Amino acid sequence: MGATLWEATAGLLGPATLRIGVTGLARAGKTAFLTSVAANLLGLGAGLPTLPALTLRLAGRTLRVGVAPAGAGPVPRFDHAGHLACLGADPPRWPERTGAVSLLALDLEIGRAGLLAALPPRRLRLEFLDYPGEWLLDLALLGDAFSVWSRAALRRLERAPTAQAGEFLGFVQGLPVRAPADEALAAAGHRLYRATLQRLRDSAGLRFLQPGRFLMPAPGPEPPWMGFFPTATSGGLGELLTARYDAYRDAVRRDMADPLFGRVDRLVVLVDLLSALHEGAAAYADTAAALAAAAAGLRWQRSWLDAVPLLRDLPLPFWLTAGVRRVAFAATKADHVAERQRGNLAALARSLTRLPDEAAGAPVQACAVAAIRCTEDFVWTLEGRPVSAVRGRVLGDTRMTRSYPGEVPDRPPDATFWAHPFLALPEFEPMRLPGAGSGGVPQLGLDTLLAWLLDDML
Ligand SMILES: Nc1nc2c(ncn2[C@@H]2O[C@H](COP(=O)(O)OP(=O)(O)O)[C@@H](O)[C@H]2O)c(=O)[nH]1
Ligand SMILES: [Mg+2]
Repeated sequence: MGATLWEATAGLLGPATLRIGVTGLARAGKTAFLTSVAANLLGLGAGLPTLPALTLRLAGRTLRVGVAPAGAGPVPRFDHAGHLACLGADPPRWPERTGAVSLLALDLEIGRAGLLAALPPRRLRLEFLDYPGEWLLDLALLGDAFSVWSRAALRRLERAPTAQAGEFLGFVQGLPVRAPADEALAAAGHRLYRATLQRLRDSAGLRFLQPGRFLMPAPGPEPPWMGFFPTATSGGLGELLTARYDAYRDAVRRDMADPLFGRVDRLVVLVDLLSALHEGAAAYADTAAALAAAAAGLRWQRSWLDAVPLLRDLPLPFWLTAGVRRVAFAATKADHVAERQRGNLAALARSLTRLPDEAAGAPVQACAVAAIRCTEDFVWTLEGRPVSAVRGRVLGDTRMTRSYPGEVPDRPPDATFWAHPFLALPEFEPMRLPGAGSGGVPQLGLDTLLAWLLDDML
């Protein structure tokens, strides 16, 4: 019969809740991912073939899906209806940039098969938490004192392009060895440093930028302890900045341990690897470093962590260590390349995370997805040779644009790869949706990813 006791009894007492963290740096595709999850699960519940891999997993059982009532919960709700309305507009628009942390909660009712068919359906609540990857990067700060962090941060800036980092470095070098605790000086340094981080992200494509909350602040008014910057200066100013840095770390610890975010059972880490390939070797290396730092913050199994000397004393958020049962690393926007390249993209994501399944203790998966597919595959004849390319409508353009950014490497790229630039990715317009998205959103690989994440719950 294959039914477990859990299957037979689950849902009789109230819905079981599964919390799925969805994280990734800004522009990685979190909002698109959650919007597509909502539209396609609701579509599936309405009997539409939006997520074929899940249909297969359900094997004929019925599924009903509704948006869970917001209740009195503390986390802001993910505005899936608003985002879907953007996609359904004419012409379609991408959802607006979102701030920090929101929650998409869906209630599922799964029919039973075979001998259990007469029982009421199983109820399962899926809570998807949109969690900024920038905040995970802050985990790497926790172990470092201000002076250590400052030295490392200044070294990284010295290697960064002068156009972006020069002004701030000039300011820091101009500070006296013992500067007074002057508020105007602290504010000026902080402003310059934050602007530098923003420029490094937006113009140089760098990702390993700390502190993460400078780029993705928590909601609400900004506390005074945010006003620091890396420097080697001592004296009153050094003391003030050290105190602020320490208060910042306390806040990171508090946030991480905050039951507001509850306990995360599953985790999806999104990463825009294709853009990193385009931005070049430095940006790519930086993305890899950021991903490694985030992955280090996600050592979900204490047992594994304990096996690694030096790491075992790291203060880790309980919700990341306690119960993450499955982790998926997903390279996003995979509709920028044709089918034949997507396997390579998944392999590249896998190589970046360097987490062998057995060691991690939780099953790990790497894949390539397009939450909102904007293109179709086609064979393009370039210089007499057929290449697998894609075509779609670029934002603000009425014609179809063809695109072949290049070969995606299936392992960390070497010098030969960087010798030929990986071309820019056009910003495609989402496809026009019949019924303003009520019939789901075209996707690639999202169904397989969800079926894997939820496998043991379905
Ligand atoms: N072609 C394509 N572009 C995407 C996809 N997902 C996201 N994007 C692009 O990436 C941008 C940032 O995505 P968003 O979900 O807002 O990222 P977030 O900051 O992590 O929430 C979007 O505005 C789109 O331009 C996708 O599946 N396909
Ligand atoms: Mg977002």
